[in-house]
Amino acid sequence: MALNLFGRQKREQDVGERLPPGQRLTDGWPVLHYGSIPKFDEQAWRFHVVGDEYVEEPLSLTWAEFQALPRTDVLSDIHCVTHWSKFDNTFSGVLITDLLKNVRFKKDPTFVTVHSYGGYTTNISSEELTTADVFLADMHGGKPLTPDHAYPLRLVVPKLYFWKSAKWVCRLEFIDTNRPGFWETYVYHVHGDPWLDERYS
Ligand SMILES: Nc1nc2c(c(=O)[nH]1)N[C@H]1C(S)=C(S)[C@@H](COP(=O)(O)O)O[C@H]1N2
Ligand SMILES: [Mo]
Repeated sequence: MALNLFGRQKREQDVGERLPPGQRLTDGWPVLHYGSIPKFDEQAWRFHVVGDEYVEEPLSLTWAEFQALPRTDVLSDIHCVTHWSKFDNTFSGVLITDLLKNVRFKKDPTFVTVHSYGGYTTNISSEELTTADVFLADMHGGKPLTPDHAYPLRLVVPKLYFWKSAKWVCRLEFIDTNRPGFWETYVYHVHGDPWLDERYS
């Protein structure tokens, strides 16, 4: 009983500090995406890093090659622009900084379009993409992602709203402008910091 009470008190304190403005805590994990779930074909699957102006030689990884990269676990909170937040997610996968050790740049990169199987895109600055906790996740809570949560792979950008965490991610394209992605073109903010309430453009 005492332990339970302590647990609840602790969580309520956490909520105050960890919940960005306008967000509500959820224990479930809603599924949100536009279009249908792309099928994973392990033989055909590739992950690309491209960008003529920036990348010395395009990188193309098979699923087996991706699996051989160094792995990291990251504990993070999810903040969706539709007002739900989910605390304490352990995602596992490959840090962008580790992935990019395999890429030589011609000049300092500025912006990135993130592409997914199925055609989804989102934009991010290369500075934010290469923040220490940004990574490509293939597992959540110690289990492979389920198809609706982006099996086999998604980007995870813990410090921005969850629409930046592209599901079924397949390509990083380094470009010279902050070109708005799928949602950013319609309604969402070009940046999307939950702590600054950057929801809509
Ligand atoms: N490929 C793809 N990724 C996507 C989206 C999408 O429509 N397509 N929607 C984004 C949005 S708006 C949200 S809130 C999260 C939802 O991820 P989840 O379904 O795993 O909770 O995925 C993001 N990544
Ligand atoms: Mo979203």
